[in-house]
Amino acid sequence: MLFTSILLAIGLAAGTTVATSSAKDKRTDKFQFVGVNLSGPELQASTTALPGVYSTDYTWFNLSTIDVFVSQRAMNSFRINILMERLVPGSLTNSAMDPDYLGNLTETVEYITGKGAYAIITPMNGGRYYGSVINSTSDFEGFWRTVAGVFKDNQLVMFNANSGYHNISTQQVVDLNQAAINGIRAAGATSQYITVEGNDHSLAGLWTNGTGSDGLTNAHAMGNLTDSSDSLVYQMSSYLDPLGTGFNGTCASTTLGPERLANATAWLQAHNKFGIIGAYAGGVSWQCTAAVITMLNYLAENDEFWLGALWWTAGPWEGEDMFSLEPTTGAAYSTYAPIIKNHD
Ligand SMILES: *[C@@H]1O[C@H](CO)[C@@H](O)[C@H](O)[C@H]1NC(C)=O
Ligand SMILES: *[C@@H]1O[C@H](CO)[C@@H](O)[C@H](O)[C@H]1NC(C)=O
Ligand SMILES: *[C@@H]1O[C@H](CO)[C@@H](O)[C@H](O)[C@H]1NC(C)=O
Ligand SMILES: *[C@@H]1O[C@H](CO)[C@@H](O)[C@H](O)[C@H]1NC(C)=O
Ligand SMILES: *[C@@H]1O[C@H](CO)[C@@H](O)[C@H](O)[C@H]1NC(C)=O
Ligand SMILES: *[C@@H]1O[C@H](CO)[C@@H](O)[C@H](O)[C@H]1NC(C)=O
Ligand SMILES: *[C@@H]1O[C@H](CO)[C@@H](O)[C@H](O)[C@H]1NC(C)=O
Ligand SMILES: *[C@@H]1O[C@H](CO)[C@@H](O)[C@H](O)[C@H]1NC(C)=O
Ligand SMILES: CC(=O)N[C@H]1CO[C@H](CO)[C@@H](O)[C@@H]1O
Repeated sequence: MLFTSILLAIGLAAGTTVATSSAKDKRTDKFQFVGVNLSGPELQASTTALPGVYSTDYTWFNLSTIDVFVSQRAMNSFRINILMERLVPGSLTNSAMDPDYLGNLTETVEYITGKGAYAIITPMNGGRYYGSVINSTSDFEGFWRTVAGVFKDNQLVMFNANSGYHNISTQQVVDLNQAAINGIRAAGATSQYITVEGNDHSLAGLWTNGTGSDGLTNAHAMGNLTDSSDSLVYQMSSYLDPLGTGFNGTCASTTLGPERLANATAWLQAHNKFGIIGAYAGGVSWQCTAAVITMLNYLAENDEFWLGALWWTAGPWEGEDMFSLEPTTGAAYSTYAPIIKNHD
């Protein structure tokens, strides 16, 4: 019941919430972000070289599904997964963006924000560009200055510096995130939220004890990021399968969510930070349904630290995915869309 009332409140509030200058000023007694991860523009056949071919390797969205999520499912946040090489080809410092990819991104962003919802622009690059770890923070800062410049006047855009950092030094993750923050703010995008992810795919369950190639945990290194606009949100993921990696549709227990999130919650509290679960999912079964509800309730109970949660995943090519929330044929749609909207 707790989560029911929170989500209903969010549903009513969607469209009226506008980012202001400080995350700390924006706290309310309810989730600020309820949404879903949209997949398609970041997809890549393993056999094709980047950037890949539109409609063969990757696709854009059926924008009508945004209406379904916003109007029927009380969602107000959409994570748009992209690839940096497709938006800014050739070189990170190339200021000439690909017009078609940018056109589709802009159309999607404007559609979402036109509904009063947040559009979270998320390069799924794992700190890499054409497969190599980005070793120039100034080039990465340049990438973000270019991209954020396009969206700097849209208050409902959020920038996710990068998603999926793994097998990299945690200090490098920190440095890249800081460069992104600096580039975004330098572009004049000073009032939007920026989300930052940690190493180890930003898994909440590994926040305090996972280690990068330099032996540093996210908990040790990620707290020193600075933002002149004071609007940072730490984006983490939390899948409910036994290994917590999102590759398995089973849930070992119904209480995994709170167990895996406890240390990250304590870290947010100790460091005066805000978090968002940028990806969570469970398979279609009674155990997983209970586990998802238990985790959402836990997040809601800790909403002074956790600002919201985004389901993984939906998108036109995700119909076969066991977690797909794509209306209305996705494997998880009929089970989880009502829970996310309103569970009793
Ligand atoms: C787009 O999504 C809407 C809403 O779910 C659906 O009615 C429509 O059939 C979809 N269109 C295509 C081309 O898949
Ligand atoms: C989206 O990309 C496709 C393929 O590159 C292109 O034909 C189309 O014009 C783009 N759409 C927009 C709105 O830019
Ligand atoms: C930095 O990355 C580029 C592109 O991957 C590579 O060509 C270059 O050798 C790297 N430089 C260093 C110092 O690692
Ligand atoms: C990445 O790191 C994980 C955990 O440390 C390890 O199991 C895996 O083999 C590594 N993958 C690659 C491609 O190095
Ligand atoms: C982190 O803690 C979890 C839960 O105690 C454990 O399953 C996992 O193996 C630990 N990971 C590391 C790298 O210590
Ligand atoms: C900040 O950086 C210092 C020095 O590297 C480190 O010891 C400390 O753990 C960091 N704090 C946080 C919260 O990340
Ligand atoms: C998922 O995990 C369960 C329990 O560990 C295991 O029995 C099953 O084989 C796994 N399924 C897949 C697809 O990995
Ligand atoms: C939480 O932190 C404690 C103390 O560092 C550690 O023993 C435990 O394994 C951690 N649990 C998880 C799930 O990371
Ligand atoms: C945290 C995260 O990246 N979650 C998922 C969002 O959607 C993409 C595309 O399906 C997945 O690859 C991510 O794991």
